[in-house]
Amino acid sequence: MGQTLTEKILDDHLVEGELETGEEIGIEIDQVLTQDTTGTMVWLQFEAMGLDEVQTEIAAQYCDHQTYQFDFKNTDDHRFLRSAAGTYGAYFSRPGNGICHNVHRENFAAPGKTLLGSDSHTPTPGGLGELAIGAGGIDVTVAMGGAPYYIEMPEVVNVRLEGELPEWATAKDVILELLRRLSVKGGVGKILEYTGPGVETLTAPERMTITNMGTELGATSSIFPTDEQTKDYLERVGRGDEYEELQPDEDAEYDDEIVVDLSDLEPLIAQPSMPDNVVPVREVAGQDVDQVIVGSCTNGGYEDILPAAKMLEEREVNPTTEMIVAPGSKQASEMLAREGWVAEMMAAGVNFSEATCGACIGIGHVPASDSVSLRTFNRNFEGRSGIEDDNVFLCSPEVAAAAAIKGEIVDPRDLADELGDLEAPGIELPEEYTGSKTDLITPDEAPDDELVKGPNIGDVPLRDELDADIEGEALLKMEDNITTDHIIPATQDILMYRSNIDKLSEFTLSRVDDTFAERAREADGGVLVAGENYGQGSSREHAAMCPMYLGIEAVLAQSFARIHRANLFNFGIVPLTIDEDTYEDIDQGDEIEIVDDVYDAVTSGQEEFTVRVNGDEEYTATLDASERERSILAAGGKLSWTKQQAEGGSGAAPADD
Ligand code: MIC
Ligand code: SF4
Repeated sequence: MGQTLTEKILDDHLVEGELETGEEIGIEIDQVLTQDTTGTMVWLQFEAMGLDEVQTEIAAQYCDHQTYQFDFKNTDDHRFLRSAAGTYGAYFSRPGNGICHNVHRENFAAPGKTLLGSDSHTPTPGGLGELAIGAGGIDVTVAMGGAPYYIEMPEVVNVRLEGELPEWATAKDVILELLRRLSVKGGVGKILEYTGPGVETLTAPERMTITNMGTELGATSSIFPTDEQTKDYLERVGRGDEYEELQPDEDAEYDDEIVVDLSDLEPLIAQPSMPDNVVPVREVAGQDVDQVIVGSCTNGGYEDILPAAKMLEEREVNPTTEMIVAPGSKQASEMLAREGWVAEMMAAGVNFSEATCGACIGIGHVPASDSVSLRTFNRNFEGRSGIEDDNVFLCSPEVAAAAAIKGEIVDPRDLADELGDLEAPGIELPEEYTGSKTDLITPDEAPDDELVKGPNIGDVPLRDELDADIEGEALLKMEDNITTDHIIPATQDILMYRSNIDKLSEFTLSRVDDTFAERAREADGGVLVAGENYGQGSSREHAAMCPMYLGIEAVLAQSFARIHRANLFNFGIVPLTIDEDTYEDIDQGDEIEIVDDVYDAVTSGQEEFTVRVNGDEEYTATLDASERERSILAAGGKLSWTKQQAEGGSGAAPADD
């Protein structure tokens, strides 16, 4: 039987297990990436494990999320990260050089490689045929130390693209259409592999908009085959020699198939406050727009900003609207500046930002109260923009620019009819991606060889071995689709404590209930109860680390998002699955007791656990975990487990050169 492209790459990297859906496999990782808000923990854990040198072909440390350095704590984090990259042998991308995914695709992403990154949008280079996966920080640490990465073999879904995008429809509309059809949990446990005649009509950057935002479907990864478009992009970024042709076998078998006819697509928009709340733009046309932002790792490339710039040429941003362009990389800014587009946009009324994540997580350009913001980003979870009750819409750069011109949401096709001289800008790649590499410091050029830690950089918290008894109050009962932004928000006031867990944990779940952290401390532990898809969104392991620090011992949820589930194991919190009836019957404040000896049950492979509520009613909860996950849980988390394994002679000890 033929193989899918995903299977081919996994097969090439397989060190343990078999490629059977649902089976645990161990794969070799060629490249890792990390960024400033997850990276400090990655390196602190690297240090705590006693590892002394990066073992992967490439490790890159980017500084992208908080580059304005509002507080010395941010700057200290950046200084620590530079020192860690230098000490252990990673590339270092200086603050302002750009968003990790953009800089990685420009410099390192290559067909057939595997990439693990401590950021949920790591799958972006799937658009170049790289198998890229987002993970919690400690999983990246361990992979960087040379150990395999373990994952349950996902289902591989064939997303067959037919036809060609009509004018004004874009790659963003392809992924918004998938979100409309499948929802934010439609991709959990799946890798989306794109095939079909529509593939060759999309340039590599367009493909990377799609693979980037596959994360919003909950997918493990998304990948395109490679072809002339891939080769063309790699040549333009000066890495043509890294091209390799990669296609699935003709008789490859997929677990499922979805067909998208590109010719049927039209401009779409995700309404507040979930990326799957998608409708055609024309259905919400006419709403006043206060703010427009073009940027982020989804649509912040040169090829994304150029269409908006062309639409604004010799036009003006509506006086009622503010427009900001935040490029994904400094290279994009430099090129647009040299070509005169930055000046053109400024003249049209655009504010040009440094290359940063910034506004995507509420750092800068926070919308006004009771206002509408249109962004080309990938997430619009409530409050993520920095203000509660925000109204953030997600759309393509073309729809964003049209709104900036009109001052209201408008289908760009209607605006073109109205203006008469507005042409669909289409997609245009530069002849050559020029731009200096000054801000990307190679391991050989590294100015540092020892760690520099500021006063806000604390230790990695550890939990003792798993308890035999788990009992305590259901401290919080939550709905479906709770995001990691609810668990540990990423806004500046909170983000600056990412390296200080004692302080950061004070903000745990504050977006759901601001008394939570205090109640958890007073109760000295307890359990959390949640609906479907608990922990969707980011890879931040802090969303497990902080509840662990507050003494949370178990989460009872109807289902878990993939990365967060792994993070719970990594920090010694038992993730138990409950059915809908059990969920309905448990109330916040109920006394929960796991009747089994939890340590014995976890280590012996027991799947069903008895949960007693208020000393009376009994329910069944399930632990679906591999042997490895069970031993991590029993050890109290991955750091303790890895140390134990290293002492016993296995685990994440660096591989031989
Ligand atoms: C996000 O988009 O939510 C983030 C901020 O990039 C996170 C990483 C983090 O929390 O540091 C992610 O996507 O993993
Ligand atoms: Fe940065 Fe936003 Fe992309 Fe996350 S989603 S990496 S915050 S631009």
